[in-house]
Amino acid sequence: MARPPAFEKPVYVVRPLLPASDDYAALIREIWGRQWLTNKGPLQDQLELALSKYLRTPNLSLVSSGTTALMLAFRAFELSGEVITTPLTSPATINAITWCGLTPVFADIDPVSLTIDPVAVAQAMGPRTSAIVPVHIYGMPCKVDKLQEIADGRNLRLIYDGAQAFGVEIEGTSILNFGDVCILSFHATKLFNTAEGGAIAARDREIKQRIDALKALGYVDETTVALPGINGRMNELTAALGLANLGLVEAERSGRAKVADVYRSRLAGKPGLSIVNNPDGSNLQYFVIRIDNQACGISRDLFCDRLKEFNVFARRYFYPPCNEIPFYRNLPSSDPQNLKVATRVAREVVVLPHYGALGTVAAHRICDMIDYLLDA
Ligand code: T4K
Repeated sequence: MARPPAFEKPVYVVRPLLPASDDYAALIREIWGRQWLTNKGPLQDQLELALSKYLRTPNLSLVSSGTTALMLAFRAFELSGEVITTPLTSPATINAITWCGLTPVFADIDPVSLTIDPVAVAQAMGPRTSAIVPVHIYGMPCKVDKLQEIADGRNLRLIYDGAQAFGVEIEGTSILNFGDVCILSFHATKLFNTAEGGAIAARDREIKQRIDALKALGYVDETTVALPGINGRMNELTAALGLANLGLVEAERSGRAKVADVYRSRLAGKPGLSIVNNPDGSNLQYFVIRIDNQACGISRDLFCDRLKEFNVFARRYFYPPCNEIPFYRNLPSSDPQNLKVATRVAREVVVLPHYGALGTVAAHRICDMIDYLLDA
């Protein structure tokens, strides 16, 4: 087939959702008028309430990033020793574990959902295990019932990293309402963003109160420092962006669903290329495919490099898997023999551009490019 033309401008894996600048400016003017920039400002409170309602979760606490959310959650439960987690995640998950003085223990993933395999979790358990930290990777729900069973059986904490799972539900229940807590990231690259930011949804009110103190240097009133907290607060300028963006999320979701429909219809059935799908199709954070190096006739890495020639910047989230990062490589659980599925998946995943403003015409053009690369 003829070589399709490249895009004139770079096409990235995501573009941030942004409100009209006037809408944001109106909120910024309010902040200027009040001269209240952070420390439980009114916009932060307003956003916390609005998100609680939108995400249907009762005990939400807004924080400065997804990484801070993880660290605050670990500290809220005073975890110690080892925590079992997945290697197919952002280094943020594992770095947060390590920053809290905990040792990550990697368990392999399920070959379909790409989330942590409960059987591998049970096998990774040791006398020092204090928690399980599964990740709803690409917004794909973990096997929540089995994981809860394992956690209950050993009295372990279950702390979900839902950084990529904004708005995902499991059979009508918010994904945030499983486990002891679930964290979110509101980084610029997420479906809902506040430029930088995040949240923690806690099952218990008391844990939310601990997190609220921990994120505010430990203060619970003007003179009482009840806990050894850090600064994990969300500021007013960030909260304003969140408030302006929240009303745009539904339109963004339908834009992404249309792009995903094009990818699904055009890419299904291609030898060696498979689509990583949520059972209910709701993983609107990323559109993920796998390239089987042998069956496709092109290696995954060459596939990504050749897409760049068309100005398409797909990403290999998450390569290398975290067990192959130099400072985690020597952990006993990092042996690739222990992580066969994750080792393979990390060498096959490609995250395609996926955001509402991309539009279906551009999605078709990307599929033309993929057809060309797989034919060549
Ligand atoms: N747990 C998991 C499972 C996570 O995925 C993450 C974060 C976390 C925890 C921690 O949450 P945070 O502490 O970050 O809130 C990005 C994000 O920085 C990171 O938030 C995210 N995961 C990760 C999956 O992706 P990079 O290094 O890939 O981002 P970057 O800068 O290369 O951006 C990707 C593309 O997005 C760019 O090529 C262009 C576009 N972009 C990016 C930015 C920042 C824009 O168009 N505008 C922008 O402002 O990490």
